[in-house]
Amino acid sequence: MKIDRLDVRELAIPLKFRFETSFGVEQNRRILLVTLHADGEQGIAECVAGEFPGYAYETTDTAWTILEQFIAPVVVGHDFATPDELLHALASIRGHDMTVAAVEMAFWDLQARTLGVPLWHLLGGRKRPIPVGISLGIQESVEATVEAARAGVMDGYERIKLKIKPGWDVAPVAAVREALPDVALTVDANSAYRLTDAGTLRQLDAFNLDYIEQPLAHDDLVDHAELQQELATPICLDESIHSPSDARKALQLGSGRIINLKVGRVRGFRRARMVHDVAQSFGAPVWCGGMLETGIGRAANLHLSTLDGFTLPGDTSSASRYWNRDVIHQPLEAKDGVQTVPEDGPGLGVTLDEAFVETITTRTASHSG
Ligand code: OSB
Ligand code: MG
Repeated sequence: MKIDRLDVRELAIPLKFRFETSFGVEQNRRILLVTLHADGEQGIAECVAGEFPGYAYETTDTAWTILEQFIAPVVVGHDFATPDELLHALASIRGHDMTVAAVEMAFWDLQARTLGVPLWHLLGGRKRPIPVGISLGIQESVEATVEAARAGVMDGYERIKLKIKPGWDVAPVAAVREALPDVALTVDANSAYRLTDAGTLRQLDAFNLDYIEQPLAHDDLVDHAELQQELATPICLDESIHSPSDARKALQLGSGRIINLKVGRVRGFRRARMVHDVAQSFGAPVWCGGMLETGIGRAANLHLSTLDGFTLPGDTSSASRYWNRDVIHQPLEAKDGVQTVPEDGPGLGVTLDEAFVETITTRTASHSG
């Protein structure tokens, strides 16, 4: 497929809640959407980089620059038969995986639409209901945390993930576990601890957590392996895994037993599938993480979650939890803790609400050959 045009638009869209993690607060999101055009068809994807470089070094602005300066010139006017060929053309760009992923994902959508098949089919998944849970940011009090967790369970979610950080860990986890003895409960530290905090983290073993997500440094595998030896609770890696070889090394070292797979973090669907396959070869479960996506990124996550290795509930909860109004026409709403893979047409199976998107667009760029 010869790419005729690459469009980028930046949206400003406020989250319904203040999302606090160990690395900062998100409320007003600035999100890039990337569209590829070829032969009268288009493919679209969301770049999951955030405004602040707290989770990853990429930001909305670095993504904009990398797209404009280094990706558009390589992609526009060129012919690619497969996502592999596209990735190969972009191979000299080190890192910036979320930015490359947005283009790679748009290419998959474009291909699926051109072939007239749903994206899950092209990815090699199996259409099935997708179990999802919720990720609760750090709340103002232990009581507020218990209330938010209870509300999640009332809404039908069967897995609740709590964000933790030093000084905000054992107390909220103990309170939620006491209030909800049977819910699948997990915690996510977003790299806030050091190996010397093993004592605190070991206290969490008492609460029957499904996993502790990314307790140690974002670029570490070795200390995680040592920590895992000291914990009964499985470690789930998020920030540390950027590639199939990271996954192989982590599972070989015993740095964790579960992977939170985010398509943006691993450079797109092709690599996400490879990470998934590596995890499967170790018998390690994966689940689909979230990056506070709009309907475009949320739909992509649901399609990816149809691969067989996604055996734990993902973070792809209802769009209405995040937004007063989503950017797509189709409501992506979980019922009884389960999401349906959108299939209103080929590809992502969703359509952009162009009129609404227009009102929240803050800048656009169009690159054509
Ligand atoms: O660590 O999983 C994370 C959001 C932004 C950045 C990192 C993370 C998260 C979440 C939210 O946990 C998941 C979601 O609800 O989209
Ligand atoms: Mg995480």
